Amino acid sequence: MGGSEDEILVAGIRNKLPHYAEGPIVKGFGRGSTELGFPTANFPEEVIDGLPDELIGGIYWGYAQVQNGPVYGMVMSIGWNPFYNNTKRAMETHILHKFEPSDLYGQHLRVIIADFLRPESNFPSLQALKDAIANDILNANKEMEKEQFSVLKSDPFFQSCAKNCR
Ligand code: ADP
Ligand code: RBF
Ligand code: MG
Repeated sequence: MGGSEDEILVAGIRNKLPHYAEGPIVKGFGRGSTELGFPTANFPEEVIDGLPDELIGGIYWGYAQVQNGPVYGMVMSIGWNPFYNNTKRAMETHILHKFEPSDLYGQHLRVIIADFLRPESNFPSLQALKDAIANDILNANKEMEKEQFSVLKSDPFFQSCAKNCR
């Protein structure tokens, strides 16, 4: 990216952030991103319908909470699925935590999308995509240290662990 047209697009995206979303974790299209090394918790169609159009086709970072558990950082991909003739969008959250046990299907996921990282793009190889995601996580961790964003981690949108912890 570069140039003023891109800057205008990014300003339009940031105007819609932070974005709050929640819903059950559903099965994806079975592409098995565990092979990528980055499992992504998928939201159902109804949650995707609540997205502003400006956010589609981008990679973001923010915060995520499963059920009433701790709040972790996350990276998210919001894009079109070519297998569904570009009519199905996917909203996939990779939570920056190693879950044990790792099956989160059916559990309630809350996310706050804090900021835009980069546009969704095509990569020449699986390794190039993996490298890009690893770099997204590095950038997310850097941004998380900024005070303007850290307030989101303790946003009342995330349920308190004090009364109803799991
Ligand atoms: P699907 O195509 O069904 O989304 P994935 O291969 O993307 O399958 O794996 C996503 C699933 O892995 C999630 O729905 C969740 O149950 C589990 N999971 C385990 N750890 C994580 C994590 N750190 N972030 C996201 N999902 C995770
Ligand atoms: N897929 C792409 O085709 N292009 C991308 O630029 C891209 N970036 C991603 C960034 C992150 C942080 C994550 C979690 C996923 C990204 N993906 C991208 C989606 C990835 O291809 C998808 O999770 C798998 O195909 C499994 O559904
Ligand atoms: Mg997934």
